[in-house]
Amino acid sequence: MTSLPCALIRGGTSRGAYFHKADLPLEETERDALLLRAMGGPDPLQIDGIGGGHPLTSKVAVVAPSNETDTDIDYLFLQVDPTGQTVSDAQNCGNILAGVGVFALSEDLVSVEDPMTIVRVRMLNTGAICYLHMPTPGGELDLTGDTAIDGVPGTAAPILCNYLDIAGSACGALLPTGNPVDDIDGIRATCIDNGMPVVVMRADDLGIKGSEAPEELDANSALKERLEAIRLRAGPIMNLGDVAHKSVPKMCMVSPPSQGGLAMTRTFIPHVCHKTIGVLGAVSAATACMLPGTPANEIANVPEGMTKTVDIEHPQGSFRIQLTMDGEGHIKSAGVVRTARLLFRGQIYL
Ligand code: NQM
Repeated sequence: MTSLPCALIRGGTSRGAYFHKADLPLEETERDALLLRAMGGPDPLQIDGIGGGHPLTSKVAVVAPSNETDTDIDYLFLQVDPTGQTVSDAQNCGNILAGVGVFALSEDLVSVEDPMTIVRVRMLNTGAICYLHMPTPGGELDLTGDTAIDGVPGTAAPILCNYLDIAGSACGALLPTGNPVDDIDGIRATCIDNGMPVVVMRADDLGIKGSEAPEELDANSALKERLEAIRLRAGPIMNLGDVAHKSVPKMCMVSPPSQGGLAMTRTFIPHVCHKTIGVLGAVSAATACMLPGTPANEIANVPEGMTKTVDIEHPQGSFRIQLTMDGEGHIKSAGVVRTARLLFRGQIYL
């Protein structure tokens, strides 16, 4: 039987299989076939693999020591479509990224410090860099703690993720169309990329309240068709080309905050409604809320100051983000807190 080393890790509100790059085939078609087999597709339940039957639990991290001097680890994120046959590298994932620090430390890919180890990660999907502040008291990785994140039961140690210069990560510019608002299919939309390509629209412009449960929105086929039509038109103008088989851009609908946050969100990723919101998806949506002239800015509750700590509301609570601006009002860095859990390490049989 063929097998290879693998770890299953919850990173933030996602769960994924983590592999050493050196253990996977170099050739991409071969690698993707192996990953589809490991995760169990194509099958909505992923019954013949370790995927969880949802885009949030059908994720892969390919990890290797970095050859660059400014980073320790290279991380390639791959989204495995549970129902289809595709493995996409078109996006980053900031949740699975939190688990990359866990994998790097538990596989001895970086040297550990006391009481905290900074793991500098290059996200190969876009070239952006993130510093992960990993809890290593006494020189040991310790993931226990009292930090709760909405969307995950219980508590764990906080992992501070500090993203540097993520604007235009995949689209080449923060506002790839050059405008804070475009009319796409009769809907006012902000095409934005502050770490994740996202189309941000007002929920009421799409005829929904914006506070519906994800299951209700998943059952709204008229809304889903409308969103997909907008998405397919947004792809080329966001410099993403034909996005029919890509997991970006994400489609985020914002409405006024209900718990004192920046704004309420519902996000399709892109064909299923997120149970919460992605990390970089939230950073992009928050950025759209802050920019004058965007539809999101009309309803957002934007704080003053160069460092803005904001809560993006989502179906299971909220997500805190700290955005630091430079003197010209551009966003310099984004910080988020995630937690992670090492679920198992072992061999996956193919
Ligand atoms: O936006 C879901 C997630 C993500 C991606 C998605 C993510 C991010 O919740 O950085 O984390 O948007 O596909 O893991």
